Amino acid sequence: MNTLSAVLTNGQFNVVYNILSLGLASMLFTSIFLFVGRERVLPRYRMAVMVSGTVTAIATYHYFRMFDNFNHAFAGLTGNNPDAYNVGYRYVDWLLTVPLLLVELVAVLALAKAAQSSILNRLVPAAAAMIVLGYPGDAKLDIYGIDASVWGLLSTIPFLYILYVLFIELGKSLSRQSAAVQKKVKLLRLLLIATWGVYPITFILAMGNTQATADQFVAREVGYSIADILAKCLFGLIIFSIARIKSAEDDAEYAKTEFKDA
Ligand SMILES: *C/C=C(C)/C=C/C=C(C)/C=C/C1=C(C)CCCC1(C)C
Repeated sequence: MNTLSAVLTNGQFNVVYNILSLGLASMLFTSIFLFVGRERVLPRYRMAVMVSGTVTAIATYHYFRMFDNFNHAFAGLTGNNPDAYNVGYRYVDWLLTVPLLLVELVAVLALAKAAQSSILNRLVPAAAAMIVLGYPGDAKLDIYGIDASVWGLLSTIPFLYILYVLFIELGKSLSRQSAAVQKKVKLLRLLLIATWGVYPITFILAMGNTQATADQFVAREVGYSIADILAKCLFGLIIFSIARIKSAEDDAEYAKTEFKDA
């Protein structure tokens, strides 16, 4: 369990309260935007947009749970009780949303069926392994006395494998996309590496020993929340814009109604 050696000050409490609230609002309104906006792309790209909206919807639920849990642990009747805060909500959220983020990225490219399933068959299990291996480290579980850093290291193996598949394997199929789509997908991969990289860094910052300090607790919540907003909301909105570019490339009629200058 997470044992904090220090309690949160008022200022620290407000920082975490506000960042969780911002996360909740971002996830909720991105979900609504994507679900409504799916009508604005051709049917063959709607699945990618809907998966993006599902990711932020799942995260909306978990941010609600975290926000509630945080208030109970630090502001409720129990008072300043860090032990009552459960990092498990984040990990359950990631276990569901990280594979789906990879699905939305591959889906929006509308690759041939065989290429699509070959890439996903490797990415999805790797994503699940990465999250499952990280959890005992973050939750400071005592499993045969294995140190948090060892869990972090084990989790990094599938993490690096995912990056390899995205940059090397997926890179090969990119040559068949238009210049405009290639540009967006490269931006998306950059966003992915920049934001996904924040998670292991945050993990290390919060690692310490079994006694996490209040500062480490705050750093972890801020780091994970900001990374989540960028990796889910901004990522989903770029997926939406790729779906629109590809719709316009596929259908002149769509291009005329959706892009006035086309
Ligand atoms: C929306 C949530 C996302 C995109 C979460 C991504 C999470 C990671 C890339 C986590 C990676 C980790 C490591 C590479 C090592 C340490 C443990 C983790 C799980 C934090």
